[in-house]
Amino acid sequence: MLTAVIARRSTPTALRALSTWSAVPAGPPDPILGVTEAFKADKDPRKINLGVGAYRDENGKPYVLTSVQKAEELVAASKPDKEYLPITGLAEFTKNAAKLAYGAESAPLKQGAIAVTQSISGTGALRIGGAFIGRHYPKAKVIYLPTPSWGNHTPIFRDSGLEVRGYRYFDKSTVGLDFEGMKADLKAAPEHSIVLLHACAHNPTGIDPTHAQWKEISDLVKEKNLFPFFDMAYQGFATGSISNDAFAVRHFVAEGHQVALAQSFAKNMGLYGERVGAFSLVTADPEEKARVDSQLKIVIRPMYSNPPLHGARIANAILSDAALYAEWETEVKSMADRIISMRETLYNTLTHDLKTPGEWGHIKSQIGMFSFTGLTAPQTKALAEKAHVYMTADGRISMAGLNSKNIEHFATSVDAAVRGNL
Ligand code: KET
Repeated sequence: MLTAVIARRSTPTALRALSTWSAVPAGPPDPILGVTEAFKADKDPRKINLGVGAYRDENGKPYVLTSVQKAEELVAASKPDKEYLPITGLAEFTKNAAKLAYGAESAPLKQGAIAVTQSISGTGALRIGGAFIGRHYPKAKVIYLPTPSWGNHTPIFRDSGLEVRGYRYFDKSTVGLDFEGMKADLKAAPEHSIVLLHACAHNPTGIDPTHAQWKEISDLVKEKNLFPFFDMAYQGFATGSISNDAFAVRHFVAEGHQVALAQSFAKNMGLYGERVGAFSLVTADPEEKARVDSQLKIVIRPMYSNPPLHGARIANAILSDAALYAEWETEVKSMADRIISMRETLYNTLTHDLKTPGEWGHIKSQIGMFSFTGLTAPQTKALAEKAHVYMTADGRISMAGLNSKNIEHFATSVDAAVRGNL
């Protein structure tokens, strides 16, 4: 009897049943990073990855900016130590990051009223912001996200303990901004709600409000006492200009809004895996800033203690040296320009050469790293399985993944998918 029990227990199934984690269900792959995994597993030489928003050069290769290479050499030559950074990171870097976003002339910056901390790139900045708001925001902790938004926003804020709701943003029928819907939803939101705004190059739609529309949004946010939280992951990628792309943030601050801001240097400096970012809050004065700083430290210390050194040193070397900064600005512009030229080529190939059914004007008019193509989930699935072309299931493509060598395979595959011929 006992031997029978032991025998049964020692079968692999019985062993599995005894595991502590036997009830953990398998989760779905990440909607964006999972695409890279599927792409890597594909052995076809024609494969194209348009999933993750990471810049690729004309040869489809990851691109290390020349300014970054030079900055890295400067950092290495200074033979820096490997001591821990303070909890809020490299002070010189955070000062320069804030200057980049808010502008050197920003009143709260000059007054010393902006609390800023280094973060584990943009995601970490959003998460610190979520946690800080979760703990200290004195009103209802409800955050409104644009529909649609970057797929990670909902889990970031939900895991931070905030209630996540949506406001209208994208109008399918015009493939443009649903400005009236956006305003109506923000007007209907309870006073003091938090509203997440993409500072520029909205992900995934590639559609930004105009300057005039930003002004209206700022007025509405003021009227309703909403709390604006900007996510700025693509400064420079929208128009090729660092200061143009900061228009919304700078306008809101000039209008007296106390904004929260998440910055990423992943895209504009190509520092993806170095995880360089910053989170900041505009406060009333230096005394309030000091109190906010102290609480940011209390939020961060149990999360990861203090941030990594290397990437912040690189970014800071660029931001603090006039010649390197100028070189970097030119490189940002050239990345943005290559993306714009791919938009032109793709639009021309689909409309003029292939006469692909449908309206493709949005490929040219959308802004930033992505194009929200309008391809359906079954079409994106067929494109991956039959043509080895990978993108997110919502039909978003990272324009930087296209180049003169692969654009024809991409366009003919899209044409076939749209015609149902794949
Ligand atoms: N905000 C937005 C809007 C965003 O698109 C990203 C990244 C981030 C923040 C965070 O990036 P980080 O690397 O933490 O600085 N988006 C691309 C990569 C990803 O999903 O992680 C993407 O959408 O492909």
